[in-house]
Order: sequence, then C-alpha cells, then structure tokens
Amino acid sequence: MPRPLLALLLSLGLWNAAALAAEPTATRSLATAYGARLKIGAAVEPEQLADADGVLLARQFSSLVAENAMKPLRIHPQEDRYVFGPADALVAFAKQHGLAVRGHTLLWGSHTPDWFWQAADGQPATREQVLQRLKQHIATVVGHYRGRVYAWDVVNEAIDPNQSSCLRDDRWMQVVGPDYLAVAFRAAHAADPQARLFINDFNTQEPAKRDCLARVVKGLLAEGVPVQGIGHQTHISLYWPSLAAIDQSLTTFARLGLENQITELDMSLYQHHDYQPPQPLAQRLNLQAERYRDLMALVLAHPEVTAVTWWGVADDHSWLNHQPGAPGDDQPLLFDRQQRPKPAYWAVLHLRPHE
Ligand code: 9MR
Repeated sequence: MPRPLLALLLSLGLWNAAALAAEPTATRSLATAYGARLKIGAAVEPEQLADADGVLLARQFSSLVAENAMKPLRIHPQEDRYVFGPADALVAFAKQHGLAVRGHTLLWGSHTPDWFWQAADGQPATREQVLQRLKQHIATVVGHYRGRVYAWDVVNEAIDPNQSSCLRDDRWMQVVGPDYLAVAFRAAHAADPQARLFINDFNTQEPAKRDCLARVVKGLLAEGVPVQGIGHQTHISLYWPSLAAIDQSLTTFARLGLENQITELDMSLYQHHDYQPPQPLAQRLNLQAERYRDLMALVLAHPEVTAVTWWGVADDHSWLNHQPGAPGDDQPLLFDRQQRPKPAYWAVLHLRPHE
C-alpha cells in the first residue's frame, strides 16, 4: 500500500480495519519486516510463555528480555543461592524459536538484595566485601549465559542529574563510590567478551539527564571501561516527550561512537498521573499509531540503533496497569488484550516493508 494512502487511512481512523482486511498477521511479522536492520524485542515473564503472549512473541518478535527473571533479587536472592530456572526457561524458549536475548539487569541500585550490604556478623559489609560480591554475581550470571545473551544492561538507572557526580546517591555510591560502574562493566566483559554491554536508564531524552549520562559514559570510556551502548528505556506517552528530544539524545550518544538501543518501549494513552484524557479512545489509538510510526522512522534514521524492545508483548500484561492510582486499562503496546494487532502494529509494520 502506498505511504500517502496509508497516511490518509490513519488520519481517517480506518487504518486498523483496512489493514486487517488486507493481510493476516499469521503471514507477516515485525521480525521479518525489520529483518537484519533492527532486532525487535519484547519483555516477558516465564509464565507468559505457555499462553497466548508466548505464541505472539514467537511469531512476531526477533528478541526477548526477561521483564524480571534476571534481576539480582530474583536470580541471586541469597549469597549462596542462585535461581536460574525461570530465566533459563526464557533462554530455552528463545533458542527454540530463534530469538535473540537481552539480559536485564546485573546491577540496579535500588533493587539490590539486602544480603549484599550485610556482613556475617550483622555489621554492614565493607567496601571490599561488596565489590567482591558484585564481581562474583556478575561472573556467575554472565558466565551462566555466556554466548546465549548477546547484550546486557550492566547497570540500570544509575544517573541522577541532581547530584554533582551525576550518579544517584544510593548505597552503591555511599559504600563503594563511583568505581562500582567500572567494576561491573569489567566483570561482565571478562565473563563474556562477546556480549554487548549497555548502561540503561529512563528519561534519557531530558537534557540534564542526557548530559549527565554522557558525562558519566565519557569518563568510563576515558578509563578504557568496556561500555558499548546506551539503553534508552523510552517509557513514553501519547503526549510526552517530543520526538525531537529523543532524536537529540540518540545523536549525542552516536557522536560518542556508541550503539543505541531502545530497551523498554511503551506509550501510555494517558498523560502522566492524569487519567482524564482529552480525546476518546479510538482517536488516541490512532494517535498512538502515528506516534509509533514517527518514532520508528526516527529510529531507522539512526544507523547506530540496533534494537527496539517493547516492555511487554500485548496490552494484557503491562507494568503501567499496576501503578498506584492508574485505572488499569492502559494500552501502551502494539497488540491488544486479546493479542490482536492494534493500529500501532500496522503503522510500525508498514513503515518497514518486507525485505
Ligand atoms: O515491569 C517490571 C515490574 O514487573 C517490576 O515489578 C518492576 C520492579 O522490579 O520493574 C519493572 O520493570 C522496570 C525495569 O526493570 C527497569 N525500568 C523500569 C521498568 C518499569 O518499572
């Protein structure tokens, strides 16, 4: 279908009906449409693999990430106990269906298990003890998935533009200091030299945060720390932020010679903490399609972007529906609660014609 015609259908709100009539999803997929240009991923919990979301994941996507199963609290709940089973199930599913795997995450300050900070005698753990545990944790987890996880979010949500250091004032900073980042990246690289290593954060398009992130990463690169890319979470809404801000952020990191990935994409149909949207639902679903199309066009104009991962498979399972105060009926992804393609799906699919 020619682009102008599609644009017209979109603007008339007829995209979904027209596209659905034209082609069944069973024969088209995001994975084939985006082929070698971009990995198209989704976050998933092990329990979803056996249900309709699992079928859709295998059919439409070329990559997956564990929504929670690889986080330190889940995979390493006690110093002498690793729980690999649930994450192993995701990796086995990926292998069975030919999907790549992103690893999320090796270090997330506010989500570090308590045992990291405690010595055996009940006293606080020393700096050396904490660093030793960090190295052990990363060596074990990255080693376990060596060759099977192609990219890791080594450090998640460390940046805080309100701190002079640009780093969040959490226990890692208080007990270890800024060196924890370099230690984490070096440990991950040693455990799997082929894995692509990312620093991952939200609101990377906000100028102050973007500039802080750039400063921290430049510092790491100057020390020879193996950081290959920036993970831009991209939890956005219909109304915020501007795509120009996202463009500027991608450009900032591309100029540093880094790879960019969109790692946790979703687009709320609500404004932040405002659940009285100005437009009716059908109109917002079409606006969502247009904005997803424009975002993907922007991504395609950035050759250093190598993957786009949605933070969920379909609207039946999204963290946005479990936020305090949220009505629980948000629809931020490409497929609806019955795994049917939404206008946003067709917009994203047709932007990249089958190769
Ligand atoms: O979607 C995840 C939710 O199920 C968890 O309860 C929560 C805490 O572990 O994390 C959510 O995922 C987050 C991701 O790991 C990091 N960026 C923000 C995501 C949404 O909160």
